[in-house]
Amino acid sequence: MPVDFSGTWNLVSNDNFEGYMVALGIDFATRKIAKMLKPQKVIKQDGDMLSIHTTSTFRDYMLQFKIGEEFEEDNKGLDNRKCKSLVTWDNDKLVCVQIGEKKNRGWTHWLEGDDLHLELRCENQVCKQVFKRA
Ligand code: 1AG
Repeated sequence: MPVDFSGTWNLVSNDNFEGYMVALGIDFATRKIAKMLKPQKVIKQDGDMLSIHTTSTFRDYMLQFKIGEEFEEDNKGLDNRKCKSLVTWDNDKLVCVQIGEKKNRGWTHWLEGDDLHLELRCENQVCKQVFKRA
């Protein structure tokens, strides 16, 4: 039985989001707003199909994909750069590689206790987010 990430999750900590946004080239004004946000994730996992809806008072981001199948990602409302993305299992972790203009771009989701963890990577920057069930 694979891990089930389904649920509604609220951000409780956000380490080095600033560095991650700088690496993505997000402008100063947008970064000031973005780092005040407490986004919520609504995750639906159905077999190999996942949808991850990240919502906030400023912008929303919706991602739907099949594990193991490469897809086009537009990062709309984030940095707007297109990537070829692929999500796979690494044991109980979901690992996404985002191939595009930015080197070393991707993220990893995993569960730890009853918390959802997310590491966001871009170039030499790592942002670490933790979410709790709503
Ligand atoms: C993601 O999570 C990222 C989802 O793919 C959004 C999280 C961080 C924002 C990313 C880059 C910053 C760019 C612009 C800042 C402007 C607005 C911030 C809005 C934040 C809420 C949408 C991985 C996975 C699947 O959960 O998406």
